[in-house]
Amino acid sequence: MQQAYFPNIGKVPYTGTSSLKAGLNFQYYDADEVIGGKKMRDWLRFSVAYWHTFGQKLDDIFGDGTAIRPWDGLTGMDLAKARVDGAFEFFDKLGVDFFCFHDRDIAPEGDTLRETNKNLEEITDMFVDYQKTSHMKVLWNTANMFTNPRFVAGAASSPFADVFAFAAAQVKEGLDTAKKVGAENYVFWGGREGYESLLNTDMKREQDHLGQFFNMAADYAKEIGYTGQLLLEPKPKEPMMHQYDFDAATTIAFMKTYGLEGTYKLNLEGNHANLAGHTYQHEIRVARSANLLGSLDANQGDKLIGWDLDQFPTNLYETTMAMYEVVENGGLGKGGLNFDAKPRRSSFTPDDMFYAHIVGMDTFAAGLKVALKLKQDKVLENFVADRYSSYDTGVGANIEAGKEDFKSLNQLVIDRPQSDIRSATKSGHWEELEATLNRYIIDTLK
Ligand code: XUL
Ligand code: CO
Repeated sequence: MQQAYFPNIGKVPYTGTSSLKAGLNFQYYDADEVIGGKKMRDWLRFSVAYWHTFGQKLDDIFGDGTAIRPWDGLTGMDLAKARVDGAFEFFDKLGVDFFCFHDRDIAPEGDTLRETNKNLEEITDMFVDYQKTSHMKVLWNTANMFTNPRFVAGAASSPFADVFAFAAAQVKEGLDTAKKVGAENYVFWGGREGYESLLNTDMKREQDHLGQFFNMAADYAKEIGYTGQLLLEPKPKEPMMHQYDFDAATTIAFMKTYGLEGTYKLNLEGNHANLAGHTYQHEIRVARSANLLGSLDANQGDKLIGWDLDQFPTNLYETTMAMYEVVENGGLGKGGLNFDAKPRRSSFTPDDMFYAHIVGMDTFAAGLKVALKLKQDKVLENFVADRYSSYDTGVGANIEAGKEDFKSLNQLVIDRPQSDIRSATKSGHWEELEATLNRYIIDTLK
């Protein structure tokens, strides 16, 4: 390590909940504590997002960046190298095990792709060296195919074949990089894979190209022996008016159309779920039900603002239900919880980088604790099992076994009084369950 980039901050310790005041310490995340049969670090597999944490200037559409960072003033490859040193110091002090990056987060572009790749490889050489002397692993890497003006109308779904070719070459390098740094997953977020207006768009042709691109990527990964999991990250809109990977269900349908279910899974993000009109839990449930849950981007939006804010997750209710789905899934496998999140523009000091991750990690750790307790007491399972119990025996069991048809079912109900069928329904007791959930949160975390 060249120099201390965060000289005023030591390793963030676990202290438990002795103080009501938050600080540079974990109150819930105790990395090596075993709960529910696994260490917390293995349930949660926390990852730092390189682009937000080391690249963000915290600008917005009306204002310049406010971020004060230890590498301010450096440019080009000097900046890129300083950030690597700063990043590994940050990872070590925070106590995370993983990080994620886009190709363009870590090194500047050159005049040609060959020069760009050379810059990139110089930086990934540094990653590999640091990985030898630390426990850090890459959760996933990805290609930024949305910032450069060449991607104005998409990458693989661009109307322009030269752009498709460039994107293919960029992802080829991305998969080579994934293999080199041992990335456990490789992500595709279709930054501009969608359209702004149907007036100028051949949607079918664009989607066919996108499906073809993902198949080509899977073929290349196989060819080079890259064994990480390939992931698609749904998002409904922003920057495009409509994005083809709208939400989990749409992306699963896309995967089935283009024969990708065997090779790809999903990377799901909280704020993206909300933009699609869903909860985070809904998206995770949809993926889990299809056996396609890959990894999670951990963040949240704001009820009052309808765009992608990438706020650090602080909502205990949401993290509890997200972790409930993860526990039901038996964990995240190769996936993890990547903080695709940035501090607010007004939280601009280097220590805010730590505070923001600490609250995110603690909120998910607390959510994990509550989820395990709910699961242990079978609170929701018992309720749900009882709600569907009419399918366990009699006509319900026959329906599920495929032994009934419309005629036999008609026979069964045709002469029964309306009140008889009505009395077969039971209350869903939604509010009662929410009250119980509140009690579990309060009691587990006290
Ligand atoms: C954008 C987004 C991306 C992807 C990676 O909303 O979530 O940061 O996670 O490209
Ligand atoms: Co994301």
